[in-house]
Amino acid sequence: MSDTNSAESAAHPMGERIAARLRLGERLLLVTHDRPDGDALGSMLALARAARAQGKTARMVCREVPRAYRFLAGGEAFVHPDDLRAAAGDADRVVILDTCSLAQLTEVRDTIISYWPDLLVIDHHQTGHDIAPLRWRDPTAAATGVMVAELLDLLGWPLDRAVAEPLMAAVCTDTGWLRFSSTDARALGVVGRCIGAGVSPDALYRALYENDRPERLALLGRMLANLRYHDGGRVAMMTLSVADFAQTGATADETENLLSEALRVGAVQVAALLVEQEGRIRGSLRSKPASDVDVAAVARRLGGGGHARAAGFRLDGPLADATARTLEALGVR
Ligand SMILES: [Mn+2]
Repeated sequence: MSDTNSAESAAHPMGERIAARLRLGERLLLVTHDRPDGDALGSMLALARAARAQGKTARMVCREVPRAYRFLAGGEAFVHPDDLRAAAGDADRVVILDTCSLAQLTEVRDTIISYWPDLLVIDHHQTGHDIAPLRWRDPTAAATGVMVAELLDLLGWPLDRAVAEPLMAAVCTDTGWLRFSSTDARALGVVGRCIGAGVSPDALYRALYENDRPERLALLGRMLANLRYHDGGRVAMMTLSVADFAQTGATADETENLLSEALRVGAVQVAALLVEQEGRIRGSLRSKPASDVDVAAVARRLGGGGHARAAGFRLDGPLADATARTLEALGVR
């Protein structure tokens, strides 16, 4: 046991420093990026539940939990960003999970910045900034959930079933159910422990991936109807307009992972999806490992960021102009 702990400490010196800060904290406030995904929410829920089991209070901030992840949260209450300033009042540690960019923390940054000495970051993204005094950043981690599992080990906090379910969802959603190139023994080790703690993989899969509304399937149909191939079929460019949402009844949070459907085509190396929302365009990129395209670099050229295989950005409209700019950044002419 002590051998394991010292090995972990050596592997994660910043994780150990963050663990030391959390051990002494009593009132935790957990925040994550705008439009939280499975890793963001799962990591928050796992850390909050593990901290509460230690007698601490832990509150999480989220405007609205995406429909697909509501089963993970159960009946848990979240602090609405508009109520954050009052709610944050007595927090003694603020943990930022799954981002290291203030540009992705638009709803909480003005409030949490006043907690600067108590701000802690746990994140696995390549791109980021010095947004907190202690930042544990590990781009080799497949998910922030992997880092949270390792943090719990450093703290000696148990990984029971209530913690394991959101943690496994965090790791499995960020790895596309353990099929992306980021999937490694470290991630599978965490998943194995979650299953050992009582999580049923088939029940979790069904809850995550076989639980869509018909509206989302209709939106998928629209996206595929809008698909255009470029560069000899290497690039799949897709768009969703405001009208596509209005006519299908789908909501903005139902676009998550939609664009990876285009990667089913053998020749496609890069998939791009542009979503029109309130006059602005939200872009997402995915690439296959065999391609030589680092989509994080492409996204940075468009003012965004992310991972080599999955990245995002925002552009001004209209959709046609954003499409042209995205194709240009991808080197398509
Ligand atoms: Mn993540």
